[in-house]
Amino acid sequence: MDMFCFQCEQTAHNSGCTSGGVCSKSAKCANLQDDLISSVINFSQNCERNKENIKLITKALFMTVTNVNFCDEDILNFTQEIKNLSKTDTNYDLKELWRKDEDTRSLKSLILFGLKGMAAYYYHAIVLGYYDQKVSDFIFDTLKQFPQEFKTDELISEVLKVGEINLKCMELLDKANTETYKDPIPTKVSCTIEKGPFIIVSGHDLHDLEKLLKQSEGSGVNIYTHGEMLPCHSYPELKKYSHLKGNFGTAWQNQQKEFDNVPAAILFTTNCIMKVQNSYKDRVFTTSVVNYPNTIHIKDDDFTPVIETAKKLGGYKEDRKMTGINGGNELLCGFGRKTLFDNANKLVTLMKEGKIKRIFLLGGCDGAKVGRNYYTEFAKLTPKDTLILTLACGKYRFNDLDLGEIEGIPRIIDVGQCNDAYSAIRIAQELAHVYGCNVNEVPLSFVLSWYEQKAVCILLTLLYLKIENIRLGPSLPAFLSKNVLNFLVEKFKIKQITTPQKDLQDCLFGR
Ligand code: SF4
Ligand code: SF3
Repeated sequence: MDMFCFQCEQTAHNSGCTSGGVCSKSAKCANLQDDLISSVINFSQNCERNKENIKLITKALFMTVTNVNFCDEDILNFTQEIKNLSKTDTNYDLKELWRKDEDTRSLKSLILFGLKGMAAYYYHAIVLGYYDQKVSDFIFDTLKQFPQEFKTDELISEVLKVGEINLKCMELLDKANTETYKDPIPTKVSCTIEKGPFIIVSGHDLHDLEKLLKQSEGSGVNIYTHGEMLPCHSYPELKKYSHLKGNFGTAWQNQQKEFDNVPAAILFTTNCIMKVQNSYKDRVFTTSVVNYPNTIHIKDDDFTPVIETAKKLGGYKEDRKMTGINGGNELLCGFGRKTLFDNANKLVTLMKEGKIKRIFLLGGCDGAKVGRNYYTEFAKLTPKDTLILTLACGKYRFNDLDLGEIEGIPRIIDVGQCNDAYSAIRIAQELAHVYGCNVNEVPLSFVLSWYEQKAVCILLTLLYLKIENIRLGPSLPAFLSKNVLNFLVEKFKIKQITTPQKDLQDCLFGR
């Protein structure tokens, strides 16, 4: 076995990548990422608990999230930087975990992968200047204790603790985003690419987009979002830039096809970057945690090379009308926490009057597997008196569909990025509050797709909140051992998706 990695949904044979990743990560890179994680575990044994060190640690964890950093040199240098700062004799090696009994391996993996997802969200908050002592301490503590032996029930409570602290972390990021860029407002986003030079920005980082918007203002270069950047159009402090024009393409797994020969510069701020194809590798730029060999990595937040490349490429000669995967040309986004709260009473009234029979939280991380058409089919099949709350990149399966409205409320409500699961959770809690019942009694069904480690921490948050009957697909995580899976099924009634028809009927009858 050259490597071992089973952290994402596309892992080989749904058991583990052992000789190179399905994601295109080489065995060497996978081992370097394990070393990087080992180095932060060792560093956490007795490092000073300050802002600088938590930033280093969250960055390291983020770099090892699926489809973030494929650059051996970058990972090696960062590992060395952390080792140089380390003042400990502990020499823990993450590879020990892969050799443990399957239940320990499963539970500790849940903790580690959840922590990686949470670190990604924390990093976004940190770059905007927001820290939370409880979140920092939890990360320091969890890494410090990682090498120790624990009983199964101790590990299970730690798993749920990851969910609890992740809720805090998403709350912090929500605060960071809304205080910096103001509360999102519902916004229609065009899929038409205007003629002239343009840059496509992918990933999740609002701060990087803001810096690029400032630096490109007045340059004649337009900016288009891609994938998880779509919700940026709804933040007033980003929306105000008139050269932030629209959205390009769909979810991450289609990038190799969609970026083929596109006359634009492409900037990745976070995951999900895929193996960069020859047809567009000369125009791909990465920044911050993302890195891919033989592409240009932006230094010191100076986006000049991206802007200059866009100018050279020149863009399309005429406006080009593009569409989502179902043929729609416009996407509606920006239903953040505030808008949803303002409408909570109206929603509950419509629900009590029987005009809205059920709300589906349909979304999550997307991926390449054929079975993921389930989510499109599910959305198309939902009855006219139901709503779909959606978030993350999974929404591109259906967010260009026109499913109509119910008394002025669009039937597809886009809450935002994956971290905006926080808004969805808050609205679920608010509905329960107005109804006077608990969340599991609200006519609300969770039908989620997962792919990488941010989905793991969100799932743990939902479990921490005791949300039952979550339907998860397309497949269940390979890192869940039989016993751990049985525990989750018994305690939380977690289910794997089956067919859209069957699951929809079961949801409508509250099963
Ligand atoms: Fe395999 Fe996923 Fe790990 Fe890549 S991130 S090596 S695809 S399990
Ligand atoms: Fe998507 Fe990669 Fe996770 Fe933020 S962009 S949801 S998969």
